[in-house]
Amino acid sequence: MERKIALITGATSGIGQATARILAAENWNLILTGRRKERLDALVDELNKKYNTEVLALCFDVRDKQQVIANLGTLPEAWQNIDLLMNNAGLASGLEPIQDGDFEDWDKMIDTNIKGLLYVTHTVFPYLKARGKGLIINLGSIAGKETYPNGGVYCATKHAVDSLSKAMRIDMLPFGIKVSQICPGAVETEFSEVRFHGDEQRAEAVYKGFEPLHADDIAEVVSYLVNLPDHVCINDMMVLPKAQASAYVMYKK
Ligand code: NDP
Ligand code: 8X3
Repeated sequence: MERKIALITGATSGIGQATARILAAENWNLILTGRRKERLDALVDELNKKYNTEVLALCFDVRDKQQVIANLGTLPEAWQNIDLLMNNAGLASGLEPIQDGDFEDWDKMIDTNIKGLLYVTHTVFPYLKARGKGLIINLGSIAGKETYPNGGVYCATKHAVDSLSKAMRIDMLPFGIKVSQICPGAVETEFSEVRFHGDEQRAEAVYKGFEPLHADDIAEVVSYLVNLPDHVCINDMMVLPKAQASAYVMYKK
C-alpha cells in the first residue's frame, strides 16, 4: 500500500518531533521542517534506520515568505500528495505585561505563530486542492482560549490561530480539506526554555510539582485524528494535564 505523506513544521523538537516518530512508526513518509539542520539530519537518520521512512527534510524559517515559497512552492512530484499538513512550528518569547514587553519578542511570536502559519498554509494548499482531500492540523493552545497574566502577546497569537482555524475550515470546505485544531495545556518540551530565552532553571520550574503533558501525548492525539474516517472531522480538541484546570489554575504538590 502507498505510504501517506505528512508535512510537519517544527519537527526538530517537542510535539513536532514526537509526531514525526509516531507517524513514521505508522508507515507514513514525512516532510519535516525546522531551522536547526543538525537536528533535522539526526531525525532523518533515526527514522530511516528505525522505520525505513522516506523523509524530505527542509531547513528554513517559516517567518521568511521567500524561504517558505522556495522550499514548499515546488515540491518534487513524489512529495506533492500530502495527506496531512501539521502547522506546529511556534513559540512563546518572554513573559511580561504588555507595558514591559519587548518588541523583538513580539515580532518573533507574531511572525512565527500567525504569519508563518499563513505562509505555509497558503503555499501548501494547491497540493491539497489538487487531491480534493487532506487534513490540516493547527497547533493552537489553551492560550488561544484564555488570556493569562504576562502572556498577552503569546495568547493573542494563539487566539489568532483559533480564529484562523475556523476561517480555514470555512474557506477550504469546498475543496474537501478538513481542518482540526489541537489546543494543549502545559506540555514539557523546549517551549519554556525558548520562552525564557535559554534560562533552563526557570523553564524546569514551570513543570515542577505536577505531571505535565509529554510531547508523545499530543502526538497520540494527532495519530487519532489522522486515523479517523475521511467523513469525520474533529474541529477542536483541548488537551490538558490532569493537574491543570485552566490556563492559570494548576494543582501543584
Ligand atoms: P518546542 O520549542 O519544543 O518546538 C518548537 C518547534 O518549532 C521547533 O521544532 C522549532 O524548530 C520550530 N520553530 C520555531 N520557530 C520557528 C521558525 N521561525 N521557523 C521554523 N520552525 C520554527 O515547542 P513545542 O513542541 O512545545 O511547540 C510546538 C507547538 O505547540 C507551538 O506552536 C506551541 O505554541 C504549541 N503549544 C505548546 C505547548 C507547550 O506547553 N509546550 C502548549 C500549547 C501549544 P527550530 O528551532 O529548529 O526552527
Ligand atoms: C503553551 C501553554 O499555558 O504556557 O501554549 O501558554 S501555556
